[in-house]
Amino acid sequence: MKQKLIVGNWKMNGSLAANAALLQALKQGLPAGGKAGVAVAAPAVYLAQLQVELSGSSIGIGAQDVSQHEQGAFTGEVSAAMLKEFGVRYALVGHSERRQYHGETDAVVAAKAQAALAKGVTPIVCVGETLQEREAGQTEAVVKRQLAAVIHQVGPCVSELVVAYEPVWAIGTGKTATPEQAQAVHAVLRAQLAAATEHAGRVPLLYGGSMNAANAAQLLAQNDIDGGLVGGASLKAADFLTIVAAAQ
Ligand code: G2H
Repeated sequence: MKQKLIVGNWKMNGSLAANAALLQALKQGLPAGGKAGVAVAAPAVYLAQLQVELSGSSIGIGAQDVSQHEQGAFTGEVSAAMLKEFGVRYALVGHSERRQYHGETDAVVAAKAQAALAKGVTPIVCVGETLQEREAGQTEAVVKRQLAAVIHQVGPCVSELVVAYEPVWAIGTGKTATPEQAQAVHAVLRAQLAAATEHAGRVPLLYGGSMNAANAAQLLAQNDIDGGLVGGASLKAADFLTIVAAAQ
């Protein structure tokens, strides 16, 4: 079976003390020789802490965003090269909260994915439709448009992406897409990737949106669901470890 990948997205949560306790619990609780890949995406100011706390651990470090620019007069931005210096393996790009609250367009998201790849940071490209778009029958068109922008930008590097399908209506709402709803969209994304690369099968397709300890196993059992991007449930060690266990 293909290795699954579980990524915690802490969003704007945490403190030095809370992070240390959570990371300690994760390190202790992860099964030795576990098959699933595990990473946590922390606020940028805590990446240095993660680099120290996770040194020698198999848990990968993720950032929640990355600048599309290499360097220069971009106040508040963090470049991919800077992330790399702190041992960051993954960067979320185009999370719906960035698209919604920070006006990130498909073009910006694509440029961020490219900037991350250029420095050896794996972008986790987030796509997903709003409730209004789903109800209007536009789900497929929306996610394909969002992913197409990135595929077009990164060209032959498409096989190095991670893609996360996160229906906006399921994010932090407690409403999870059913395994069938999620699988249907994942199959669309897989086909789109397959049209761009012969290695589409090895691109991890994660599901995100109220994934939790109770629903993870069923979601992860779907053919094209290769892992999870977990928000709220990644803040509780026991829940996150249960999700990781469901991915083994
Ligand atoms: C979707 C997800 C993680 P949650 O944003 O990215 O969050 O699991 O809280 O819905």
